[in-house]
This record gives sequence, structure tokens and C-alpha cells, in this order.
Amino acid sequence: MNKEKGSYFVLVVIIIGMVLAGCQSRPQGPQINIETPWGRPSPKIADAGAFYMIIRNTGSEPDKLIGGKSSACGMVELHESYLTAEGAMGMRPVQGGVIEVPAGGQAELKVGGLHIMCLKKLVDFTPGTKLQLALEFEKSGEKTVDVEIRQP
Ligand SMILES: [Cu+2]
Repeated sequence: MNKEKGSYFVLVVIIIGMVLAGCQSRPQGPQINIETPWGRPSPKIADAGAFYMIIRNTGSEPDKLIGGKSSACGMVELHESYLTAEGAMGMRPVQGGVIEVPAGGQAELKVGGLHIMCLKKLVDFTPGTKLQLALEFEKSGEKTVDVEIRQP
């Protein structure tokens, strides 16, 4: 490639890059991605288990997690942890019944905080296995993820 052709080539690459960058502007509406869904191991006899994950929204509008279901759980609830009047750690269904996922932000579901509660467990939570969990979002609809059972 001679020098003139070389600079022409660079210019074309820059223009293509600019066009592609333009396409990557924020998508309209919410854009939900679920990262590292996991749950702690426990035997089937333990009645409840919790699922944790990061729910990221790269879209231009907020969304809300409104519920979930799994064949591994008789019932799924959205929970938050809180400090009881006695100073102990308790948990309860989230107030308002939803978990907000802000536009361009995230909801972090973690040990000691927000989590998805698997009640009336139907299976062993064996380390290394993956459980299907369907999450229901107000605007984005249903998103199914594989929850990995592992140590924290
Ligand atoms: Cu809970």
C-alpha cells in the first residue's frame, strides 16, 4: 500500500467507525441483561433458597421486576433483607411488590439485600447444577436465566 492509499484506507475506517458508533446509541425502551445469577447450595429438605444476580438496564427507560417462577420452586417471591427491632436480620416481600431497574442503571440482588426467594423448594440445590428461573418484567416481559448453584 503506498502512502496515499494508506491514508485513504484510514479515512474509510474512521468513517465506518463513526457510522457504527451512531448505531450504538441507547436503544429505545428498557434493555435488560441479567448477570451472574446464582444461588447457595442446600438440600431439598430446606424449605427455602435465595437467588442473587445483577439486573442491568442499558436502555433509555426504567423497568420493574414484578415476579418470577421456576420448576425448582413451589413459589417465587421478591424479597428484601432488613434489620428487625431486636437487631436481627429478617427478610420480607419487597415493599410495593416490585424491584425497580433504573434506565442506564442496575438492581443488585445480593446476600443481605434484595433477593429472589424460592419457597417450597422442590429440588436439591446441588453445587454445579443450573436451575431455570423465569423473571417477569413490567415492560420487557419474561426473561429466563440459568441460576448456577455454587458457594458464594
Ligand atoms: Cu427471602
